Amino acid sequence: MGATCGHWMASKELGDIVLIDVIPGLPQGKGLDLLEAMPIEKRDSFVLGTEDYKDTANSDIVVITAGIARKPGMSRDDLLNTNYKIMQDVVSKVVTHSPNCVLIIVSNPLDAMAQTAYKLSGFSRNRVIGMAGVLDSARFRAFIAMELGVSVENVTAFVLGGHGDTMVPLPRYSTVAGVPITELMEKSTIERLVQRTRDGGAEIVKYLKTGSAYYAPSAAVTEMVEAILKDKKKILPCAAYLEGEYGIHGLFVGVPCKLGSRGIEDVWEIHLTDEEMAALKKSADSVKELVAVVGV
Ligand code: 2OP
Repeated sequence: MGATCGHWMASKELGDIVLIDVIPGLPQGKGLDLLEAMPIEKRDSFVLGTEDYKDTANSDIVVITAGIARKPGMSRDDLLNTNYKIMQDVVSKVVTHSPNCVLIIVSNPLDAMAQTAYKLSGFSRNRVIGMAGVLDSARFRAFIAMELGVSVENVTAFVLGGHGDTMVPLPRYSTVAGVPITELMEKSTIERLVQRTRDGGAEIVKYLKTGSAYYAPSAAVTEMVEAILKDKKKILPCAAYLEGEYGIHGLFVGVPCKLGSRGIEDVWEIHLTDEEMAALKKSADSVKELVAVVGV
């Protein structure tokens, strides 16, 4: 997924990119391959692959995708203990070499890994962001567009909560050309699309068998990176450390965030119905259980 992030970002010329991995030669090979595509793409992003964190020094943004991925039948939560150890190692090196960066966490289980990175880095909460809502919303948008036979460009959607089985797609705030989908589709159709969104990651894992999705997750990361680098003040659903917003304290949960040069510059508290709020609380509770296991 890290290499695909690099691919999308270089193709948009978002900046210079360093790919880092622990497998000897792999980041160097991928980095050089991507660099050699730049003349064709007419992009001046410099791409470097390395195993040495020194080469990443003073990065503006660091995207952490490190960790094992799911196999068919596994939930994201099954990755907790292994990825916690990997996250501990990676975060300490990133913080040493890029103390002023914005961290974007992609490793699963997403919200618990974001909480781990936040606690271990000592960064302020605006500088640690979990990627998930943009991906889950993109899946929901793709399914809505296919169902209605309309352009994906017409479709907006919001998926809040943790990046897991309890995620909270919000049909009331999901629209086609500004019209809520609740006006355009039967309830049962919406429920089917909501369930497919919840199962979106597992659907890909089932096909790939040896790994999880990477094109859509890394496109989601790229949208977040662009919003920060260009100080766009873009409202995107991201996992943020909440300190009372939505009645949730001391926990990473997916909520609408304003992304700009300082990272998360604001958390929007949108009005939720009692049912939606209950679903968000339930999702937060499942994140709470995970972070308790690793004690962050
Ligand atoms: C997914 O949903 C990898 O968690 C990621 O595909």
